[in-house]
Amino acid sequence: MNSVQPAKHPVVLTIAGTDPSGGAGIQADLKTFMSLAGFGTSAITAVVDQNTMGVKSIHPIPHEMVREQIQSVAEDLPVRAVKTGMLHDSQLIQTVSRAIRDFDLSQNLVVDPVMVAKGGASLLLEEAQESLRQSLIPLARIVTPNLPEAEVLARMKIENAQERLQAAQAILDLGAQAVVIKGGHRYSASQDAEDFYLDQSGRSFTLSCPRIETQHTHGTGCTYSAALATFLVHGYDLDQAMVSAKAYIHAAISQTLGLGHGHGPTNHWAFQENPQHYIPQVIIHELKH
Ligand code: PXL
Repeated sequence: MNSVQPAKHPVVLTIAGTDPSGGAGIQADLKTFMSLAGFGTSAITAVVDQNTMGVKSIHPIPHEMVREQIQSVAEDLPVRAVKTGMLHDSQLIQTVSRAIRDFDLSQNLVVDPVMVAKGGASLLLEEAQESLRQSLIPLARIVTPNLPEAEVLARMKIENAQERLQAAQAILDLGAQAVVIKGGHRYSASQDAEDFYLDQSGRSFTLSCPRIETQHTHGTGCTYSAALATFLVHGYDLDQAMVSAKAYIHAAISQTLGLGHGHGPTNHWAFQENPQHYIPQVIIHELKH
């Protein structure tokens, strides 16, 4: 039986790979949960030897062991939200999807469809794309692809706003309840970092805030999706959680610590030092199609 949960620190679980240099993966997720008063737990899918200069090697954890980690957390603690990160291969995606269903963990499931690390290393085998589309995406409360990931999930190119809408719809057609296509990478209607949201009810909006020119963006995808899961676990509505998560990542990128010789990590303290400074910088714009 689960003990009574202190509402102040709800339990959130990350299922992802590691980053010994601390900016991405499990390490970034746990720092984000901690900074936002979530009680962080983790199931490690792969040990990744990397730093800010790149990935050197990947050592996958046996699938059964990944399931057992998820089970150990779920049978003992009242998990209120889950985020998935690096899942690496097709069989692992199926194992994780099954565990999420078996342990009833999909209520607040944030799927970050991690494919490529900042330095270009592949974190998801090509053979795994179809499992991601068919097994895990359908369980998601929200999927958080960047533009290249959205192109893979939707099986199409995105070069303008119309194609971005079509791609978002194609991802919802796989069964996710909602999708946000993040604008940090290429196509964006403005100079701002503009994210595009669409859900099964047809509601759609963009979220934008000023783009920051920096190479210190290692782990931004992990950090953003971890923040989103934590705001959800605190009971925020999805749109409120998205505004806060965007403010969190904007703060984390704008106040980087200058660490490392390559793509440095973001700053997981910056948002909480002054949330009222960052939240108003995120502009939400409702769209009618
Ligand atoms: O942000 C994508 C990502 C996910 N998981 C791990 C990573 C990275 C990026 O470097 O290292 C373990």
